[in-house]
Amino acid sequence: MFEPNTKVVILTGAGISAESGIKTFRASDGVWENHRIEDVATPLAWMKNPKMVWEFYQGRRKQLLEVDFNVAHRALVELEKYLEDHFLLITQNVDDLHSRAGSERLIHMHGELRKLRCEKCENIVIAMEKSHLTDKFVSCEKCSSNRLRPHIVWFHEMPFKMNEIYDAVERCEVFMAIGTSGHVYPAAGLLAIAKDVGAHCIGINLEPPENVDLFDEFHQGLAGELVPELISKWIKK
Ligand code: BV8
Repeated sequence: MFEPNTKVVILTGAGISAESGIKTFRASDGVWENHRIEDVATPLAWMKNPKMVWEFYQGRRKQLLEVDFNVAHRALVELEKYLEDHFLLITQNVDDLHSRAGSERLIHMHGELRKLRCEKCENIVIAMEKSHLTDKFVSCEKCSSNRLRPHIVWFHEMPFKMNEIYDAVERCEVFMAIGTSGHVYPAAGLLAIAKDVGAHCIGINLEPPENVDLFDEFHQGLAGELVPELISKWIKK
């Protein structure tokens, strides 16, 4: 049971979007269209073979037009409405399903598929019109660059808003990880920080993640079933 002033931080991973039809990294063994994610999602790959990286992301960006948020995304919006500014949702996911479901207190620590960024002038645009989704590179409207990059945190790049994230995790009373394998750092390290500061740590996942021993309670199963059920119990009617 959460009081309305309980400080809650949620970390989501690919598992919360799985029931919306978006592949997780583990399920596909981190392989997309026969690329190993670690080989494509890196600055070096973009430098060496921008066309291959661009087509890889265009395929995933186009998929956003065919999927929708699910009941687990919606349940987190209900929890946010109940807790207001005591709530923060940190997602590793690059899909836009949390915001489409209505989440506002949301940090995309690994970036967003719907956005592109100019490496020359740092301009960031939401680019999901038809003209942005072809195999052709998209030019920057603000400067002469003719090739915007995906606004995605690649391996070996620093995730976004880490100071804000560490601040919130160090002050939280409840830390909940949903649909994540605990494989990728620094995201996977947030649970240990929450544990360290005495937060009550809850895990919800289809299978026990790598850091399962750190949870005070672990619920095994589908996010689409467990998240709405648990959140309706935790919100004091
Ligand atoms: C950094 C965007 C440092 C890309 C992503 C060697 C060299 C360099 C770095 C490293 C290294 N070794 C380790 C590292 C660190 C590295 C890392 O952790 N590598 C891994 C492979 C070991 N991390 C980094 O490089 C990070 N940056 O360290 O910078 C630095 C320091 C100073 C200065 C500069 C830099 C950057 C990491 C971010 C990479 N980008 N995403 C893209 O998506 O295209 S990560 C990507 O993989 C996802 O965003 C996601 O975060 C991650 C996958 O994790 P999950 O979300 O957990 O997904 P997964 O499939 O693994 O698990 C899903 C779970 O759901 C499963 O457990 C499954 O059982 C469950 N599930 C499935 N269905 C359901 C379900 N649960 C419930 N219900 C269901 N229906």
